[in-house]
Amino acid sequence: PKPSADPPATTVKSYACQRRTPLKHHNTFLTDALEILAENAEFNENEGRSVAFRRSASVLKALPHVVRGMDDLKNLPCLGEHSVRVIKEILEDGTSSEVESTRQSEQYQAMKALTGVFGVGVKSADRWFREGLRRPLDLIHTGQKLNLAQQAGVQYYNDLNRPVTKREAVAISHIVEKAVNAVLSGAIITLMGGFRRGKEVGHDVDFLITHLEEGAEEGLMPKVLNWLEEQGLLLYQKTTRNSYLESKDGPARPPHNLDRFERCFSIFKLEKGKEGSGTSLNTSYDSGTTEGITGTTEQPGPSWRAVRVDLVVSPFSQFAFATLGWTGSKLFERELRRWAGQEKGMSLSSHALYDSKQQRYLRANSEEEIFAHLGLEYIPPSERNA
Ligand code: 8DG
Ligand code: MN
Ligand code: MN
Repeated sequence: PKPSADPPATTVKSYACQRRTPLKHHNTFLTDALEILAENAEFNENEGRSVAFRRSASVLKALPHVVRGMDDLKNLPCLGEHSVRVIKEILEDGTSSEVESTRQSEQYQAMKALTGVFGVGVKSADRWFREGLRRPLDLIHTGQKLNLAQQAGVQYYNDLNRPVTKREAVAISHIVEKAVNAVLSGAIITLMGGFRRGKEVGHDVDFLITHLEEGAEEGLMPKVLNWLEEQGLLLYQKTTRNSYLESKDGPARPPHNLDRFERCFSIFKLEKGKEGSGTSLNTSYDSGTTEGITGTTEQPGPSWRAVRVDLVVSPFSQFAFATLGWTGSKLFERELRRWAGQEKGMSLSSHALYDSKQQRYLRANSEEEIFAHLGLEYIPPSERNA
């Protein structure tokens, strides 16, 4: 039922993909608090609660003004009872007791520290927490069995928890361009993730690689990694097929070219100052799903640092979907898929858009076309910071 009264001063649409969310907004004092509770809910594997807090925070990020009182919350969507209680407390007392006690809690702090290790998820961190472990170094001291990702995570812990600057992202871009061009000419390399949305710093650097000639991108990832490894620029890498959003969200993936779309989670060795010439490690690399650490005895020093890099290769026919899927933010992506499913009877992934009613895949050559298929106003990357 629609109210017939005057429209509210600020209208905010209920899906994050229907609104513009700039990077810098007016309510950090509230959204930081709500996001602590969201994070804590994730640590307790309560996804529903976590998403509810994230949605509340995201609504406040989209407001063109500071929230000064409860009146400012009138007509806003997505604000659950719990979020409203927290906001009220902060507006009245300056802080929320629940947020502060969460921040101080041993569990929150330990989970934050342990999941802050690359390769460590909530499940492992929680098991270790219940065994009495608190800090990343406890993993070493107590002789925990770590997989290769986690070993690299501990080894480069300090570097990987230091924000990557835009400058460093650009330096990494040059390296990736050089690597890709060395093994395939004419490839297109695009910076994705937070940096595409205009962030000044990130926790990693994300790249999407494609080629105008469909099929030319096949087999590219192993070649690129091989080149990087020969140059001594890789500290860790793991390649997998991309199956992230697809498993949950039904058929939004054309059945053909299943094997082409590849991604790689890696750690680069970035020379400080100028790009290093690199030393040859002569490590062989086989295609397929592989994982390995090179240069395991090396420690970051004054001359270089470790940087997390995500590489994704996409056939050109899926490039628009991959671009949309890897730009983020995570909540924006989640909301796009929810909108597609709940409001449009469609299924969106980073490969394709499937229309259940028409029982066919909808083609798109640009992000604009995907928004149009979804009946959404186009939101540029800099306004997807939901
Ligand atoms: P940050 O690194 O600056 O902290 O922020 P970010 O760039 O927004 O976060 P991110 O963790 O690097 O993720 C960037 C985008 O990539 C995000 O929108 C979600 C998407 N993404 C993953 N993993 C996967 C995956 O496995 N498949 C697909 N299709 N997308 C993914 O993070
Ligand atoms: Mn990123
Ligand atoms: Mn990433």
